[in-house]
Amino acid sequence: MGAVFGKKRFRILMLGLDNAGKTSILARLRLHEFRSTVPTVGFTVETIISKRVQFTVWDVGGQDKIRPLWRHYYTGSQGLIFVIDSTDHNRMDEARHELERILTDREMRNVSLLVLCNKQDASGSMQPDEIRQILHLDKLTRPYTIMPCSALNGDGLAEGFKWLSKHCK
Ligand SMILES: Nc1nc2c(ncn2[C@@H]2O[C@H](COP(=O)(O)OP(=O)(O)OP(=O)(O)O)[C@@H](O)[C@H]2O)c(=O)[nH]1
Ligand SMILES: [Mg+2]
Repeated sequence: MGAVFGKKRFRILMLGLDNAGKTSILARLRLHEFRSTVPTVGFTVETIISKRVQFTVWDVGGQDKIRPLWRHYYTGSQGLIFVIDSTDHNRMDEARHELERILTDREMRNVSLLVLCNKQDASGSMQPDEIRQILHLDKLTRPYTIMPCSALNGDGLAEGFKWLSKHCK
């Protein structure tokens, strides 16, 4: 989409397993504080405005029963944020499985990928390098990056969106 009031606009889809912290990340970006959340049933949409870019972010609930709904949000997405709960060692394979399923869909074939390793504030959180390997990111041919972040203290989020603003189509 073209420039409106000098800003580029991007439609971003934010997915990840339930409890990863998607809604918390959006609350942190919008309100500049950490808010308690409830599991998202369905979706929420938030507009995040930075200096030059306006992001419309679709945050879709990640509970396994509603994951089949994700694909209904693919069309028109210009970037994918896949959020990982870095403390959730037991579900990394499940996260890879879900990510692979998204990335192989035709509608998502060319979409740039930002993987956010959330909850880095928590003790025992896994590091991005380790998560990169488990998710098999090195085999991807599309633009992607993986970054540490925390919705609790806000670390890493601005960097993540800055990357997206440069790599969304
Ligand atoms: N310590 C810590 N806790 C977090 C962080 N981000 C989210 N949480 C907590 O993780 C839980 C889940 O957060 P949500 O933002 O609701 O997760 P979600 O990905 O939106 O989950 P669904 O809507 O079910 O898909 C909540 O208890 C949050 O307070 C973080 O960066 N650090
Ligand atoms: Mg949510």
